[in-house]
Amino acid sequence: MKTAHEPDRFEQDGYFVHAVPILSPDLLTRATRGLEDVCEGIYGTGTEPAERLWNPGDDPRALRKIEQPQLANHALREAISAPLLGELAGAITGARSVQVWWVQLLYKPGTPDGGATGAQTNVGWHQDQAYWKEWEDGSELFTAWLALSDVTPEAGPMVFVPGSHRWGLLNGGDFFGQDLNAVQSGLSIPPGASWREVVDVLPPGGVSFHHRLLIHGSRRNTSAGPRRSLAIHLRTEMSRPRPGSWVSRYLDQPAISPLIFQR
Ligand SMILES: O=C(O)CCC(=O)C(=O)O
Repeated sequence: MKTAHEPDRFEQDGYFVHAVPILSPDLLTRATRGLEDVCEGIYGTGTEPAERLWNPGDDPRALRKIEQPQLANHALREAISAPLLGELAGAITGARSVQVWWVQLLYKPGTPDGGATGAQTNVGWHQDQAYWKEWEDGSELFTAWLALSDVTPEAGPMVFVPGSHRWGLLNGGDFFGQDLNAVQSGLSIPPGASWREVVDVLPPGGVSFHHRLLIHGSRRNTSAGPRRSLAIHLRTEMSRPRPGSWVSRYLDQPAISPLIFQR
């Protein structure tokens, strides 16, 4: 599974796609159900997620974004602790240790009419680093994006701009921007940089990793079924939260922020 080229590819492209399930079929089934339960407000652990930007009764066609869903569900805790997730994260970064520091549930409902109607569920072009000011400068942070449904080209997969992690932190990114062309036009892309898009197609249980400075976004889900995913934000030993920052809140809770790799 691991090849000597993984660290090079992550460093060169700013992302790495592992289009093979990293969860057993049983855990995949339980985690998928767990994600649906959390969306519906069913909390097996008896604890609520940290924040919900969608609640049962809200527009069923809207993007569901729920922060720290593993607080609420045992199978999601197991999924973010999957040994293969840690092995891959360690291999692509060469880190001594990797810890989960935050998780976002991202659910794009399907559009059985092929997307003719429905709310906009695009994720505008952005770099994660722009939202991570709570960490000391230079902190080594990255994201594992775990698919819990078949993320086909029609399902609104993430789209990466290869090499853009070397363009520095740009102004103009906007996670919630719905018009991707407008967001792209507003980005302070360096002169001469070439814009190319790669679609992050994944099977259920597949995972991709992206650099904190990689430009990425996604378009709407025009498939019939939902696009289910967990964005698992990771840190290596080369990272430090700013004193008093909210990101420290769960770091000493192994079930919520597991240490998934150590050499
Ligand atoms: O799920 C998406 O389409 C976007 C996710 C994202 O921005 C991230 O994982 O950093």
